[in-house]
Amino acid sequence: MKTNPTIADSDLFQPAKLGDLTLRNRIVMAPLTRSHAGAGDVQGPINAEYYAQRATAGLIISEATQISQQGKGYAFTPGIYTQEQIAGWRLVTAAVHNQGGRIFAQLWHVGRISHPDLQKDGALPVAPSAIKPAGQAFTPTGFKDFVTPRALETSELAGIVADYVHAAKAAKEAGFDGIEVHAANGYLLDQFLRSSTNKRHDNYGGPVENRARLTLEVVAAVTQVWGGARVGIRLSPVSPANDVEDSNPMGTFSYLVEQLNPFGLAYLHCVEGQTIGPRTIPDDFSFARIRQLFNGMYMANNGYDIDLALTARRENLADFICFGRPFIGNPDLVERLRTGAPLTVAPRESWYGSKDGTGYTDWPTLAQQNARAAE
Ligand code: 8OZ
Repeated sequence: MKTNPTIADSDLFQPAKLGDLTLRNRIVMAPLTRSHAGAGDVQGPINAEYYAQRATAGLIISEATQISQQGKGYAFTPGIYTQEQIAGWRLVTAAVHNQGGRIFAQLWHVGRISHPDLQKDGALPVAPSAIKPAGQAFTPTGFKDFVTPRALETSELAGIVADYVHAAKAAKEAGFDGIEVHAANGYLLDQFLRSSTNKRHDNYGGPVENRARLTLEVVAAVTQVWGGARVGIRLSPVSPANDVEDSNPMGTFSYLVEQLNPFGLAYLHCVEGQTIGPRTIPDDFSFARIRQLFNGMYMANNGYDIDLALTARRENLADFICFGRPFIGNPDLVERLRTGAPLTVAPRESWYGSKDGTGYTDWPTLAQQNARAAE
């Protein structure tokens, strides 16, 4: 019988190298959409406070952040392409650094997971192919059915890559420590990768070598800005999030990961299982194999608790463990995990936005909770 290592034996809470950075532990705060950006999709003091509260993570990955208005798919998500947005993010990165933390910006283009109400002049959202996703978009006036997107012209793809470069430069100006390319969860890059959403007949559709092309071009371009050691990528190879599917996920993602190796990325971040869902993994898919194919650090995400995290380190299944939902209700998650303290469970109603600002920066640390209990 296997027994879990104790926390004292684990290196989960010890400093570790990621790219050319030394992080204070191996616990990463996952990118979490919280929908608390202000007018102009700008972050402000309240967002700086939220992230600074969670800076004891070895690394924070910012919430998904659109690289352009075209890349926006939800009301109240932040952007990283205007001077105002850069200035807002500067407050966030300064506050995190002030607490000794590190933060990467997650760069996001939603593709077809949008709505004309969120686009410039009511334009159609764009995608590899004109295939309407099932479901609804979160617009400023509530949920609305997705529409059939416009298939991008081949000649437009260089412009998408240029938008990623513009955002990567903006992230540098905003004081981030690095960037993560969001190629997961059924957004634009994932829509190109998957066979169900990519029916193109040009060099960007058809065989995996073509479907992976846009993601690889984006990675090539943003590593020119940052250097590979400050760039990570997030994939969700077996997640059906946002109505995507692939006829051969192991083939698609093995190819992609091998092609990523020459860029010397800081890490590969995988959503193991279904996004915001169970860790169900098909028999013919292996994250261990994906990790083996990749030359850099492997960051594991989805449904981890302390026992799974300790096991992952003991059995060397992952280099870094990325926690998402537990960071919402527990700003001091690292300390709680280290001491075995109970976790606060933030209800789903508190995840996205709020009318009065509650449920965002008001989750107490253990010390604050104990002080209140003693009053
Ligand atoms: C939940 C709600 C809205 C967006 C993702 C950026 O799945 C997201 C997201 C998650 O990557």
